[in-house]
Amino acid sequence: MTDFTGAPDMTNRHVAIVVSRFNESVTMRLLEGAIDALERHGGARAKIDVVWVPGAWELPAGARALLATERYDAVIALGAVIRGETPHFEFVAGEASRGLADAGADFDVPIGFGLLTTDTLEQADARAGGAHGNKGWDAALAAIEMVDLFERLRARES
Ligand code: INI
Repeated sequence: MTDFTGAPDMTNRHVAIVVSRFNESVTMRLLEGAIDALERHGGARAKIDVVWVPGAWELPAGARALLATERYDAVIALGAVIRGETPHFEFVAGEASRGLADAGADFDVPIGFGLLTTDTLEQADARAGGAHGNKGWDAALAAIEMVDLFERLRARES
C-alpha cells in the first residue's frame, strides 16, 4: 500500500485568486485569509495574482479565463452569497459552485473553493475571520495541497 498526501507548499508556485466584489466587506477578509495562508506556506506576493469580478456568478468565468492562460498552478475562488431576501440565492450559489467544479475538472488544475453560502451576513462574517475561521485561508491551503498531490501522483505515473 502507498499513501499519497500533498504538502501545502507555495515555493515556486504561481497562484491566482479570483474574488467577487459583491459583499466586499466579507470577500475582502476572505482574500486576506487566502493571501495569509499562501504567504505562511512560502508564497511570494509576486507569484500571487488577484482578479476581481462583479459577483459570485462571474467566478467561474473568471477562473476559466485565468486557467486558459496556463500560467497558474492553482486558482482560488472567493465569494459570498448571502440568502437574505433575494430569490437569486439558489441560482447564484448553485451555478457558481457547479461552474467552479466544472472549470477545475475541464482544466485539470486545482481550484480552491472559498465561496460562502449563508443565510445571513453574520454567518458569513463568522466564516471570514470570525468565530468559524476563515474560509479563504482554508480554500487557499486546500488548493496548494492539491497542487502538490497532483505532482506526486504524476511523478508516480512516469
Ligand atoms: N452575487 C454575490 O456574489 N453574492 C450574492 O449574495 C448575490 N446576490 O444575492 O444576488 C450576488 N448577485 C450578483 C451576481 O453574482 C452577479 O454578479 C449579477 O447577477 C450580474 O451578473
